[in-house]
Formats: sequence, structure tokens, C-alpha cells
Amino acid sequence: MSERVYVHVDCDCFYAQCEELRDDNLTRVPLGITQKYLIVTCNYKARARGVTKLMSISDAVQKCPELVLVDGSDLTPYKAVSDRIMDLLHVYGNVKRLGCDEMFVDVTDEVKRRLGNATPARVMSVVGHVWAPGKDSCVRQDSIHRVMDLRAMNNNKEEHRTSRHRPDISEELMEKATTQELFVGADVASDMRRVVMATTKIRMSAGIATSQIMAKLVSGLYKPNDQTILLPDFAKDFLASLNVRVIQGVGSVLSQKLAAYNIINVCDIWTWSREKLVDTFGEKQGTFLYLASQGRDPVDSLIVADSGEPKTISLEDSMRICSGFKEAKTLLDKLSPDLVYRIHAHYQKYGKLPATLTVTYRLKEAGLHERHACSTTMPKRLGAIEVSATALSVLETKLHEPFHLSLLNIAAKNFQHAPSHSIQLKTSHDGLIKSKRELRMARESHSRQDNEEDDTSFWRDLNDVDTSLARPLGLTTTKSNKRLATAQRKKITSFFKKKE
Ligand code: DCP
Ligand code: MG
Repeated sequence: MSERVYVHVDCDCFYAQCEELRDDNLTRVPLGITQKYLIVTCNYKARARGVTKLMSISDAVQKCPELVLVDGSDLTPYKAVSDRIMDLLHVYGNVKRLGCDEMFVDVTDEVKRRLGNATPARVMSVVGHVWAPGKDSCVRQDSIHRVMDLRAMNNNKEEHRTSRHRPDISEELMEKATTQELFVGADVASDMRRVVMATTKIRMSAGIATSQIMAKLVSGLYKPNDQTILLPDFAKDFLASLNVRVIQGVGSVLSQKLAAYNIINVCDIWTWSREKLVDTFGEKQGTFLYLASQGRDPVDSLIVADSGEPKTISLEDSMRICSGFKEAKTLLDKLSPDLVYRIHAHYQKYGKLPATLTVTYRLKEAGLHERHACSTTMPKRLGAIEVSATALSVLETKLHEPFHLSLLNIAAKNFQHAPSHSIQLKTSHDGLIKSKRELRMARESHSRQDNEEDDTSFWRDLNDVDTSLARPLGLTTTKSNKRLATAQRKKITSFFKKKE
């Protein structure tokens, strides 16, 4: 096989599905999962009512007054489901995790195995969709908050049930080995989705392509619970009119740089030679842009066999303002017990402990993507108090009061097989913290101040959204948070009462 075959999978409304697993009643209602003042995701019933991911709670409730809200600030159950899915996918090839609910799988060897040594017999029927340029090919952005979430314009489930999923593809293209291999790749993707569904009850969508970049872009076209193939011959057609931001790896800083040269859409990159891109953006970024604009991955992007072991464990919190070491300490005291808990879980699974503690902060006046990181040695006595104190002393070497932080992140890195006597791992309880309640108690026992805001996702730094910008008026104070929480509770209680 000359090309690789990649499958990108992405769970549908992931946190919402996880909550539906915990409570079947939630499958029957429009459901929004909240963190602070945002709907981080919502089920497809809610989406049909105009609710979108990352909409403020107040806007969402206005759009859909029946919306049932569930707090999603404890990520432990979502992480557990994510890990189970990851384990199931290893059977099909090397897996790379991209976010909590999305993964790439290199299924090249599995496709080879299914094809045997024979020249691929012509596969006539294909599972899911094949994207091809033409009258039905338009794509749109799913919500204003996420440029990279693309959906097919003609994503009408009723229509698809009756229509053919395969557009007209020339005989010549059908004969190509790559086309046939991708069709077999689609079978593999379909098996993966079926196994994940049968084992975890989680629905996923998938994209199948010869590059990771394209597999990811087409994966959500027919969400929920469907899949799409992109043939390499159509990659440029697909990319032409899309904003450069859809390319994974083009963030807001790079897209602004590109805009300064009038490069807005992917096809604008094509007017530049590879040499000119390298001269202007440097060897690495220039080559990346050149290849990505053609739907090709960077040269070093092969997915290597991975034990699934995370390299970093991090937690962070964004806040409106933190303007002194006292407030920073309160935040660190809140984050540290969870970090220690996760280090403990990591130690139990992989037998490794982190040697480095990194503190990252964002200054309010600086840009959204400007973060400062500083590292130190992990304290020998690895407990929440010690971690918090070490993190604070690192901050003290970098900052002078008054300062204005809008984000604080603490991370454990550089995991090593440590002799058990070299570090004393000290969770906040005697033994492993098991339940959500215990975790909360551990957090509270280290938090001097009664702070209502929960820590944000350790996956949150995958997001390009400045949550502080989305904060709606009227939901910013502790009082209104309390009112909101009470309103949410009432809504949920009344929903279940009605059900009975
Ligand atoms: N998430 C989050 N904060 C964000 C974006 C997402 O906490 N800014 C969480 C909630 C999502 C999960 O990550 O459930 C996965 O993100 P996706 O973008 O894949 O969204 P969903 O899986 O919820 O929906 P979709 O069906 O569009 O994939
Ligand atoms: Mg998803």
C-alpha cells in the first residue's frame, strides 16, 4: 500500500452522552452540560432547538426553556469513559488521542490484513458517506464558536436513509487502489464504532482518509453517529474555500499572521510557493502550511505505538481576576488535591512519578494565547499542601504584586520510574480518593475560602475559546451563581417529578 489509512473518531455530544449513561431519563429531553456560566455541550435534541456548544446558559435557556441542565465540572466520569474507548481502539492499530473524545487510529495494517495479498477486489458498497465535489458538497460551520466543526449542508438524516451515500465517482477513480483501501478503511471504522457502541453505549462519528488532517475535517460532516470518506484526489476541492483556521495546528496567532499577507482561506496558501512559505514562516511552519494546504500531514506525523500513558497531567482554572499571592494560593490550594489524586492514579497504573512541576499563568492584559510557564522540581513529599506551596514559591520568583492573572495551570511532568522511597506520595486521605464526594471533600479541606467556582477541564487548553469573553452580564457574581444553581436544581427536580 502506498498510502496510509487513518480513521478519526469523535464521540457525539460526549459529556451529554456520558450523563445520559448515568441517567436514562436524560436521553428523552433536551440536555445541556454546564461548566460555570457556559453550556460546554448539549445533546442533539437540544441542538435541534437552537442550543449550541459554548453558548451561555442564559442564552441557551432563552432558546430552549425546557432545557435540562446538568453540571459537568467533575471530569472524572468522562475521563473514565474516554479511557475505555481508547483501550477498545488499540485493537485496530496505533492510536493517538487528540482530545477527551477524539482519537486517530492508523488502520493501515488492519486494511492490509483484510485485503490479504490479493489486489483489492472492487468494493462496490461503501459504509457511510463519500465526500465529492459537486452540488451536494457544501459544508458549513456547526456553531459560531468552533470554526473546525464542519457539517455537510445536506445533513438531513431522513434524506440519507433513502438516498445513496456514494456520489458519482469516475470509473478511473474507483479503480484506484487507494480508493478501494479507503473503502475497506470505512469498514474498519464502522466496526470500531459498533464495538464502542456495544461496549460503552457511546455513539461516535468517524472520518476516513489518507491523512490525519483530512480524516479529522470530514469526521463530523454527518454527525451524529455516521461516517465519511475523503479520497485524496478531492482533498484540495474540500479545502479550497475553508478558512485557514480549520486546519488543526493553525491557531489564532498563526491565522492572524497569515491574514496580514491576505491569506484567509486555504486556497490563498496555494498562491505561495513552498520556498516562499518557508522563507516567510520558517522551515517548520512553512513546510507545515504547504503540506496542510494540500491535505497532507507533516512529515513526522506517523502514529507510533503508544502505551496510552499520558506525558503530562495538568489542571487549570480561569478566573476573572487574581491579583495577589493570597488569591493565587487559594486557587493553587483548590487545584492541588486533584493533581495529587491524578498523580496517585497514574502511579498505580504505570508505576511512575513526576519529577517536574510546571506552573503556567496568563496575565489578564496579555493576549489570549500568551501564557508563561515556569518549572521546578516536584516536592519529595508529594501531598496537596506541598504541591501548592511549591507552585506558589515558583510564582513568587516570577511575579511582583500587584499582578492580574486570568488563568493558572499546574502540571506534573517528566514521569519516571521512581523507587518508592524517593518520593512520598501523600493523597489528602488515607489511601486512594475514590468517590466524587471524597474528591470534593479533599478539595474543600484545602480551600480556605468558600469559592463557588469549580476547576475547569484539564482538557480545556485544547479549546480556543476565551471563556471570560463569553461571560454574560448578570452571571458573574457569587450571588447570581447561587441563584443559577438553585434554578438549575429546581429545573432538574421538577423534570423528574413530572416523569414520575
Ligand atoms: N468541551 C469542553 N469545553 C469546550 C469544548 C468541549 O469542556 N470548550 C468538552 C465537552 C464536550 C467534549 O469536550 O462534550 C468533547 O468536545 P467536542 O467538541 O467533541 O463536543 P461534543 O462531543 O460534545 O459534540 P460533537 O457531537 O459536536 O462532537
Ligand atoms: Mg465530540
